[in-house]
Amino acid sequence: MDWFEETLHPGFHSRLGIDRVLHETKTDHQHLIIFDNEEFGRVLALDGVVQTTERDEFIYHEMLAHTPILAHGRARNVLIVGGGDGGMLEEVLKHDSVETAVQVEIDDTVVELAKQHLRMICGDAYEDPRTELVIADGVEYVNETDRRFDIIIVDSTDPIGPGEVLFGQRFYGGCKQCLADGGILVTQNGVPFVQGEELSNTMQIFKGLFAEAACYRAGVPAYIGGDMTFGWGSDTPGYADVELDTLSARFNAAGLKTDYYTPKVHKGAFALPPFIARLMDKAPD
Ligand code: AG3
Repeated sequence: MDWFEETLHPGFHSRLGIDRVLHETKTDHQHLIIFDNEEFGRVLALDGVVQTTERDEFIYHEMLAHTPILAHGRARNVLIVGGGDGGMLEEVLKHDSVETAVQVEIDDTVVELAKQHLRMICGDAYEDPRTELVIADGVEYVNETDRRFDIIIVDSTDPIGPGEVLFGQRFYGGCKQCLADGGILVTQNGVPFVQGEELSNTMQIFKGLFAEAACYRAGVPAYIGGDMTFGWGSDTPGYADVELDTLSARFNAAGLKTDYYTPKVHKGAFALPPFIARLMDKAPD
């Protein structure tokens, strides 16, 4: 069997068996491969790093979509930066209360191939009338747009290659600027056991930008090395600690069917083990 080897961490590689390659190409921005694996089903990897898999995508996408939307309680306009596979878009659109979902993705090839090969992940999200797909650089978009969003979800790759700029001050500052009053920004911040700096750096920037900077976590099997952390920034304090009863009422009203997210999981996700809490407070090297 051929093997796909992920080389994200210097001393820790993982391998996934390749049953079948659906597509492999060098796009204008990155190397892309879509293949089938016995354990994870269909897999998308960019520049040698697993981005999403058929079997476990629900964990990551549910936690990055439903957690901020239900904490907010009246989100109508949502911006997704990155997320070309469409899994996040699909999850966001499950909320009937969402009127527009703008997706800004730099690499149109990822979107085109997702429509061809990753329908089990993106469904019909790209055909939904509420979807606006913008092929552009996310950093420029958030710094230039006049639009305002209740929720911004940064569904980026890791801070290497085209995704690197999505972890910097200019990008996060632009996000803050296009958040509506009472808006919430969430970000993917890597697996802190092996990528602690990613979280520390983002949290330092969030603390300077937002009244409330927090993070929450979920274990996503395809992102090896333990729990993944998600960053949380808002100028409305208290969103990171909404009462369970309120979340449950909103969850039931939204009529969501989920496989990972529940209001209790939402609450528990903000409980941080000390090693992660310390990374949140650590000044960058
Ligand atoms: N983007 C996040 C991938 C992070 C992988 N990182 C890692 N293994 N540490 C996923 C895009 C899904 N829509």
